[in-house]
Amino acid sequence: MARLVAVSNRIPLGDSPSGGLVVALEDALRTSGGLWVGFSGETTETPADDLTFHEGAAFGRASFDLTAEDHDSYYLGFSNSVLWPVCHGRADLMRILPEYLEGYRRVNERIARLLVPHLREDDHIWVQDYQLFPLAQELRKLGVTAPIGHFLHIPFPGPTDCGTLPNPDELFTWLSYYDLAGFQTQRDLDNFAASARSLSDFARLSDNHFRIAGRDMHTGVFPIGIDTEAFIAEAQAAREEDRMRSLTGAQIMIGVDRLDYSKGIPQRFRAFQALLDGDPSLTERVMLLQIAPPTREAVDAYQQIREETEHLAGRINGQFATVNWTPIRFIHRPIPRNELAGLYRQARIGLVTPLADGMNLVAKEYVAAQDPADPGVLILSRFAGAAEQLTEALIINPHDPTEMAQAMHQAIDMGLEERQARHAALLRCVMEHDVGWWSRAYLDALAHARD
Ligand code: GDG
Repeated sequence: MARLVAVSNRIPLGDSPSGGLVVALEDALRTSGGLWVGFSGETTETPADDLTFHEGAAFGRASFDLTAEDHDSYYLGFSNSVLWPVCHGRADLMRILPEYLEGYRRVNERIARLLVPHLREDDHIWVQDYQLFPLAQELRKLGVTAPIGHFLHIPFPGPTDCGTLPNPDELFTWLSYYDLAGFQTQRDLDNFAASARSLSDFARLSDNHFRIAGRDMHTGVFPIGIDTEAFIAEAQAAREEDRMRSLTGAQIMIGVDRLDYSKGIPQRFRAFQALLDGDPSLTERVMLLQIAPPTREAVDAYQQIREETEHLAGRINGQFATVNWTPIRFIHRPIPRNELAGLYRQARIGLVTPLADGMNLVAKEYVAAQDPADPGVLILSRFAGAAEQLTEALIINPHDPTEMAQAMHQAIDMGLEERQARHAALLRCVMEHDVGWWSRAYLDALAHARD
């Protein structure tokens, strides 16, 4: 059997992780075994010339350090100030500097060099996400012949957004060196095909088979999932319920997101404001618990979203709070995963309202954590990849505060029978398409991509 080698930007070496990719990959590697390679999170002036191996996991783990300059240009720069905003429809937040692209290419080249001595012929190499688009090309330059696949966790931009990149054609060159490019949704695959169409040397040979600059590549849609069974068990075991009950008599609406501008947190707060404005009887009866751990704080746009979110929460609380009740509780810290599971279970409404999102695992975790006998209601943005699967949620447009407030009202008023029926359908989907299904489906397609 082939050995799985997964490569991602970050590899978690310490505490409980709070990014979607890391959570999913850890679940996948725990079952299949293999080797996971990624950035340690440490910057040093003279990073070692070899990978550092780490004990203590069910699979192999190897990390590398970066110089501060490389980290700035590759990670904060090209990855998160160019690619991330463009892929999330926010070209206005992009910052294009030539040294960002140079650093991005340089770091990918270095990762390939570090990786090659540790590769075996029977490896299947699985590259994760937008930070590592050029890695297959760099590995091929060094003579690697093993199958190499890419999976994009975030949305793929359509032609207009692609056109705002400093190097739109290069993006497709990078991708063309993979045997398989995996996307979260059909929408992303359609965007890929539509954006690639303008290339001079491009042909679509079939739905999932492309030829770009003479190289054949396959594509596929693989919606990522969670470790559903484990999460259900975690939620059942959690005793957080009791603590929350003693804290508040109000019904809880919960939001859990890295504090990112793509997650639509201010829009969610404004809809909650509209809800309270429109129905004074909800005073002291509902609260919004927003958990939003910090992320990428060195990038300006993330400072701005933090200020905007805190300001808005303060204003709404000032407007509606009573002596006994604060409508929005905003936690700007990560909280332990088992506590999170208990909070989802206790919350009557799950709010997943991103403006753009590859999948969104919080939506799936919220569904898994519910008590099937008395489940809560999921409110889900139609711009989350998860909306292609979780059609029994209340699907909303996050840009429309009135529509979102109406959905909140509908969820508060929803009777037990309807909640149970919707939840049963959602749970079936989250059980069937869990993280094990995702990695098996992807790796199976990678193994056959050259047939
Ligand atoms: C990217 C794509 C795609 C969050 N806060 C805490 C915490 N979390 C955990 C959640 C969930 C994960 O982090 C977030 O995953 P998402 O999928 O919602 O979002 P991204 O981080 O943006 O992930 C996304 C994903 O990759 C996978 O492909 O779905 O579209 O953007 O698991 O529970 N975990 C803990 N404390 C927190 O405070 N322990």
